[in-house]
Amino acid sequence: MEEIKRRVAEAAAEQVKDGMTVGLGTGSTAYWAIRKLGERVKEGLNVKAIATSSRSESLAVEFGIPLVTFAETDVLDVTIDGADEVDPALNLIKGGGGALLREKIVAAASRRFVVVVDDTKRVDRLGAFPLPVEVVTFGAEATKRALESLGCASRFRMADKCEYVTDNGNFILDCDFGLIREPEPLAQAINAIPGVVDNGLFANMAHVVMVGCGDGSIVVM
Ligand code: ABF
Repeated sequence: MEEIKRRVAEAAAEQVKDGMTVGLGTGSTAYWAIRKLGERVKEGLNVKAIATSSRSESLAVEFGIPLVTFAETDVLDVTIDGADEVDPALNLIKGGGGALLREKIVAAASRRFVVVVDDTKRVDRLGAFPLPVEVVTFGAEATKRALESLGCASRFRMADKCEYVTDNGNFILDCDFGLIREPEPLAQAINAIPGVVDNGLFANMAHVVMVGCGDGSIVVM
């Protein structure tokens, strides 16, 4: 499986051109794209990057990829990131890695949002993977109840014995809505709840999804 992730992520990283500003995703598939970009920087590729998490930021430093901030660059040429689920319309569930908020900000600021996945992530309909929702810590129990009134069962993501805290100092509720018929309206209803920061539905955001397959092929959706 790791070889499949590596192959598809490196194929995406190979498409990055000199002088680009690149969004660096989070997760084990995005790891291989960051690593490949680092190799290309050592060979002379001139890129700048914005990371979507503290984890991807430390990888960029480790692999020698120069980092910039949104104060220094207004738009990114391309973001390469993973996903937990992809449906036939390229809608995504993301956030399994806890970085959905920064991932969505970076993806939204990118001319091209390239998603790299192995073929286990392809689904006919989103929802088998619980939808991560980032919520502020104040009143999180009230926010949880309001979310559940939309028709889900939810639980706080835990890290050891305490609630998991995101890079932004918030909690994550993993919400089981069952199979999601209409991702975009659900995403809007979730984000209308006071206390919700954002959710892991990336509807109509991906420009291309590259799927690594077990036979060594790469399917481009
Ligand atoms: C990140 O990559 C998250 O949004 C998503 O949960 C994760 C997928 O991780 P992996 O590539 O390790 O399956 O973008």
